[in-house]
Amino acid sequence: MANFRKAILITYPIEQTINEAKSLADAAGYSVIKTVTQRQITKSRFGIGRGKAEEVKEIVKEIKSDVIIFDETIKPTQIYNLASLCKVEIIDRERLILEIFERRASTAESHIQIKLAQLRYDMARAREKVRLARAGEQPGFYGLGKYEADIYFLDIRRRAAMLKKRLEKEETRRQLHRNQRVKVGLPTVSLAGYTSAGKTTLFNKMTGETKVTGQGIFTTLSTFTRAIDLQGGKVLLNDTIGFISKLPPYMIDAFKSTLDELTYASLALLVLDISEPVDEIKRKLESSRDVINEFEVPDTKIIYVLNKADLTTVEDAFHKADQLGILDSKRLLAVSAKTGYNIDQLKNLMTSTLFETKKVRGK
Ligand SMILES: Nc1nc2c(ncn2[C@@H]2O[C@H](COP(=O)(O)OP(=O)(O)OP(=O)(O)O)[C@@H](O)[C@H]2O)c(=O)[nH]1
Ligand SMILES: [Mg+2]
Repeated sequence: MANFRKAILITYPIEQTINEAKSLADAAGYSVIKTVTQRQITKSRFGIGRGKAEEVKEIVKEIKSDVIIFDETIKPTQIYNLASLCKVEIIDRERLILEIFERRASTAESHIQIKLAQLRYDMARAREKVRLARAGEQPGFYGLGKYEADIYFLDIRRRAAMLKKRLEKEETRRQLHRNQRVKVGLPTVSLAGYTSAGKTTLFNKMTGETKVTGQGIFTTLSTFTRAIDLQGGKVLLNDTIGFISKLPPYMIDAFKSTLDELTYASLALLVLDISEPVDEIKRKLESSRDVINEFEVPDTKIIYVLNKADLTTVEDAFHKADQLGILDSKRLLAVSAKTGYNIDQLKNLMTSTLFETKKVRGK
C-alpha cells in the first residue's frame, strides 16, 4: 500500500518474536524493510549496543526509513538517545500497540479506552522527560521549556481524569446491560485467548454472525454479545479482545471494562491455536492465563478449546495439550472453528459444564 511507512525493526533473534513484531508493525501501517536483531535490547544507552546503533544509523540513511520500531518497552532517555543518533522517530512496542488500537477502535468506549491508555503512556514518559528537562539534560521538550513542561504534565493528568469519568459512565451503562441480562437469568460464556487464536471465527460459527475475522493481530477490539441455544437452554456468548504478550498492566487496565465480561462469565472458552509449535502455544497460554488470573476466573470455569485442529491431527492436538499440562482438565476439546469440526461437541461440553453438576468428560 502506498501509505505504508518504511520501518526498521529492532527485535530479538527469535523467529516467532520477529514474526509477531512484523505483524504488529503491519497492523499499525508500517512496512518493515529491514530487521536488526540483538540478543539483548534493553541496554542502558540506546537499548541496543553502540556498534549496533551505529549500524542502524547507516541503514536509516540507506533505506531512508521513516521510523525505527523497537520491539521492547524502552525508557524515554533511550528513545531520545537513539532518535538523536539516527535522526529518525522511534516507536516502541507499547506505542505500536496503541497505534493499532487507534486504527481499529470502532466503539465510543474503545476510543476512550485507547485515549486513556495513550495518556498513561505519555504520562509515564512525561515524568521522565520533565525530570530530564529539570536536570538540564534534555533541552526543551517537544520544543517546550521547563515551565511549559510542567503545564503539559498537568494537562495530561486533567485530560486523563476527564476520560476516566467518561469511561466510568460507559461502564455504568454496560453494568446496566449486564444487570438486565442477569435479571433475564441467562448465563454468560466469554471467549478468551491470544490474538488470532480464532475467537471470532468460533463466535461466528456458533452464533451465525458475520463479525470480521482476520490473520492480522487485534482484529476484534470490542466485546460483542449474542444469545445462542444450547440443549440446556439459552446462553449469551461474548467475543472479546485478544491478548498479547508483554501487554503492560495499564493497557489491560484501559480495557478492563471490556474484559470485565470475563469476571461475570459463568464460563470462559480459552481458545488456543493448536496448530502452532508447542513452545509458541505455551507462551501464548501463559500470557492468556496472566490476563485471566487478573479477572479471577477459577480453573473450573475454563474450557480449553484446541482450535484449528483442521491444520493438524487430533492426536497431535492432544499430545500438545499433554505437554502444556492441560490434558488433566476434563474440559478440553479439539475443534475447528473454520470447518465446524466438533462444534456440536463443544456446545455439549458447554451444556454439561454449565447445567450439570456431575463430573463430565470432555474428550
Ligand atoms: N485453518 C483454520 N483457520 C482458522 C480457524 N479458526 C480461525 N482461523 C483463522 O485464523 C485467523 C484469526 O481468526 P480470528 O477469528 O479473527 O481470531 P481472533 O481470536 O478473533 O483474533 P483477534 O480478534 O485478533 O483477537 C483468521 O484468518 C481465521 O480464518 C480454524 O479452525 N482453522
Ligand atoms: Mg476476534
